[in-house]
Amino acid sequence: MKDLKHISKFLSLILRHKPEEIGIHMDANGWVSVDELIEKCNTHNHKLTFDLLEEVVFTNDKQRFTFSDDYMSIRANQGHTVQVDLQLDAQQPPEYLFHGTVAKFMDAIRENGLLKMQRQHVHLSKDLETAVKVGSRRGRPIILKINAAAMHLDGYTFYHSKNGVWLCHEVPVKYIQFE
Ligand code: HQG
Repeated sequence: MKDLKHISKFLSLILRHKPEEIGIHMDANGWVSVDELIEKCNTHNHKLTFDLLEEVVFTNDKQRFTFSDDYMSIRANQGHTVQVDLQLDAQQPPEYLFHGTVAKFMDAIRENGLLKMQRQHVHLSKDLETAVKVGSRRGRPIILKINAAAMHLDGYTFYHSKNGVWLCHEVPVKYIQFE
């Protein structure tokens, strides 16, 4: 179990942030070759087999990774800081979405709204519980309720990642409920 978590964290690093860490080629849509991934992880002292990779993909708590239909390639479903085009279709969001953050960012969020910071999107969830978990990574969580349907009506685009995360490019202040 600990091994799987360790592998999942390392895969997040490679598939979302730093493919260059093991010198692997990532295509414009975020895919890397499964064979090359296994080979290069092993040469960089991160033991990996196809069976382990499959176990991580299918048991991962957040379903962070996906194989291509032919299992030749793998990519992260969201969360990238490297520039990739996930080719997600625009979707109509639910009326409200939630974002979990912490007090130290609140002044900036009140001023500028939610920005994607290092990542490619702002991450939102349809349920409060997920937002609490996301915020808790950094301390006592503060939950913001987003008027997603109103944003959508005003022309903002939303995407829904394969693992259920709602994504958008920004959330202007007027759509954020701060209480
Ligand atoms: C904050 C994890 C200052 C924002 C999670 C957040 C999620 C601002 C931080 C996923 C700001 C960015 C993403 C502004 C937003 N000024 N700070 N204008 N606008 N922020 O990690 O949403 O486990 O990039 O509130 O579970 O925390 O990696 O985003 O605190 O789903 O799969 O800037 O990462 O998923 O932090 O987390 P992040 P996030 P994984």
